[in-house]
Amino acid sequence: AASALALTACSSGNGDSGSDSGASGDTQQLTFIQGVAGDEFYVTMQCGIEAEAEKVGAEVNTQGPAKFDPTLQKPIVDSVVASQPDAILIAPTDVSAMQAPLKAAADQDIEVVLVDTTVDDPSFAVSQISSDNEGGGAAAFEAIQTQNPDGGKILVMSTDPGISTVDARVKGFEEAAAEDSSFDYLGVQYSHNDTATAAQLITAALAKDPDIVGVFATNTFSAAGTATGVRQADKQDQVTVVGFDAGPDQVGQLKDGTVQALIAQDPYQIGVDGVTQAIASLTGAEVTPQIQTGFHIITAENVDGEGAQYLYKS
Ligand code: T6T
Repeated sequence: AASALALTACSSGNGDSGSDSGASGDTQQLTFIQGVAGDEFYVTMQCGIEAEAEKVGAEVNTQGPAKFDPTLQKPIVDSVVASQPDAILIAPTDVSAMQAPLKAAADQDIEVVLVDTTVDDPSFAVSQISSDNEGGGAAAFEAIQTQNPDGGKILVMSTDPGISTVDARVKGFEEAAAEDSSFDYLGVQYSHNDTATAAQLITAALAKDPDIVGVFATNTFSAAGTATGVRQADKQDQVTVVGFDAGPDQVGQLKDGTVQALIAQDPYQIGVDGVTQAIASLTGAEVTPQIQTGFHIITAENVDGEGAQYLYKS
């Protein structure tokens, strides 16, 4: 059965009783390896994974590095592989550094399902499930464009290069921005997935270019830090902030007017799909190699209405 802690975080949805089929002695053992522990995106994904695993009678063990960092995630993968679960669901923290460790897992007959992020050559994986990250980046530009019809200076606050999801978001944003010459794109800054660093970087950027009109921040931590920095600089009425993800701090910043839009993913569904694909592969059923779960734009207008279902759990 799922742990009491997990049930506390995963309060909504499902409500299925579970089949309690663990008695067979044949229970599938799944391990979920997060990009980083404590990130509400992965917490919500864990809820989806645990709910679906309970439904199908599988067991889940979840682990995550303290930072979004392949040097911390690789030893976790190595020790999980040594414990020989039936399947690993993982969000790899780097497209190249996690390639060999995950290929090694697949070579040991462990089914590998990539949830959220991917690697350079994912051909060893049975399935990959992610949001429409490029499309979400383009939508972020459109949100800034709508608020600033006369154009102006814009920049991107990301985490680190080499992470498939945030790189795709940057690409989608840049390609959309390149089509509107009234915007002056100042480039991308990397905050290393640290809110304080993102706040410092945006404060410095606003000191250098006080007329910035828009910032796209590519994930929870870069977005929360960007909004904090914009407010500290007292520029919240001038700068449109659009952030990827919908964690509790981000939702607070949306409601207090510092942030104008959030591009929410559906991590719960990514988790559900990840379990479904792992079990399909283990039981010889048909597997879907790639699944895209889209995105949802959350604004002050819909955050308490139809957008509420997409807010992350903590
Ligand atoms: O944006 C998500 C995830 O999709 C990305 O790969 C890493 O950052 C998050 O976990 C949010 O913090």
